[in-house]
Amino acid sequence: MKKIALITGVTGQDGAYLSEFLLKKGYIVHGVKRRSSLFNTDRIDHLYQDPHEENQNFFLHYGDLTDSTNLIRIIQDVRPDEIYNLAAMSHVHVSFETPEYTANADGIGTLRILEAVRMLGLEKTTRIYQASTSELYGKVQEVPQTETTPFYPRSPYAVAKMYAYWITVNYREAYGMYACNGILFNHESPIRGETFVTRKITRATSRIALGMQDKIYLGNLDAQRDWGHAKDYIRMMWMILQADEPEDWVIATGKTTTVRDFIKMCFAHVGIELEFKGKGSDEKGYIKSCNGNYQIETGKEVVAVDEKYFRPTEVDLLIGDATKAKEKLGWIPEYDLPALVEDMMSSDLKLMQKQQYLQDGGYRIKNYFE
Ligand code: NDP
Ligand code: GDR
Repeated sequence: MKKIALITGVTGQDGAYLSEFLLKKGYIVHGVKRRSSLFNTDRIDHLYQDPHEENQNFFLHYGDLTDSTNLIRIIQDVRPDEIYNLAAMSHVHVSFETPEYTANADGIGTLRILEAVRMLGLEKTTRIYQASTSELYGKVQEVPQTETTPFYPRSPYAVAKMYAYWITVNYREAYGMYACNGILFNHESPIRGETFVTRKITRATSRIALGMQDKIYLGNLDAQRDWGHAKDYIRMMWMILQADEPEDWVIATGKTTTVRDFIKMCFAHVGIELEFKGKGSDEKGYIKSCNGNYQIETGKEVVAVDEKYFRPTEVDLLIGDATKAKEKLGWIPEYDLPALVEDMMSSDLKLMQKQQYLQDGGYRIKNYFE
């Protein structure tokens, strides 16, 4: 019998990689996607199967984490062995603009799934993975952060995820459910959402190198993040649900880097050396030298700070300790930060070259840089 997985947030970065991973493992995969006025399935189009054909193993259902009746019906129909709850309003800065919606989708949405599983009598058979986050640690209490580091959330997103974390623990303890939190630190990839800082930088660096854009505006360049590759992290989601006992796990690289250094690494990929001058909102990044195929005038300003990207409360430093996952589950990540930069930059350079070609041919290319 093939195992059945249900993935919420299937159209997102992690949902797409996890679907691909589980299909390769022989699972039948069901994904929950939101109705949208335009197709929102770019990341999973390569997995799509015509529903009129036989031997399907990938199914999509319309749904939303804010609609319990919908979730109950999907879980009742699918009767999954494993649920991966990845759906969320996942942008920390945007959560300050939409705090109530974020609490509903990210916090109560998790409760809706746990309760649906219990109501349907599946609490002893369905295993649940909850997408928890290093944002729970927020204001630095301890470095590096482990499964026992106290939480101090610093955004509506993190506070909503804190509810989701604890309700997952509570349902495990109260009803004996196999429900686990993966406390994942930032993980990125070529299909990362364009408004997260890494992807914003790899896209802009590529465009600047190709002469399609003059400069990039960013927020806090001092923020330090523990960045890994999404492919390594979705494998852990699966491993977490295969463990003998349900537990909570930190997944991280154990290394931290500033946003500023990440920018330098991306420019170095295209043979450009940057230097930064100034402080805070007056800081700027200039071209110091060009040694590769891409020639931009030395001294040109290519990075500037715009305060609109500052957050009302910031998370300054994240660095995780994944010793437990490495020792008990045997997790070995394949990518380090240089390999992640290489993967993202080479992908975005190709993508921007294609866009440049289309633009030259008269097609309108999306030009949003939020
Ligand atoms: P993305 O933002 O790429 O994807 C989020 C997914 O959730 C999308 O499929 C989105 O749909 C869907 N979604 C949003 N709101 C709802 C809703 N109300 N009902 C149903 N679906 C919804 O996130 P990632 O793939 O990067 O992250 C996956 C999960 O892991 C998220 O919960 C995130 O908070 C968490 N996380 C992510 C980390 C990271 O570094 N990537 C680190 C730690 C935790 P649509 O495509 O229609 O917008
Ligand atoms: P984060 O990721 O908030 O850590 O949440 P993001 O990439 O948005 O920000 C990382 C750091 O970069 C700083 N920053 C900027 N961020 C954005 N988005 N845009 C900018 O222009 C910019 N300039 C500087 C931020 O202030 C921040 O310090 C991600 C999400 O995937 C969450 O869902 C997940 O839970 C956490 O990672 C772990």
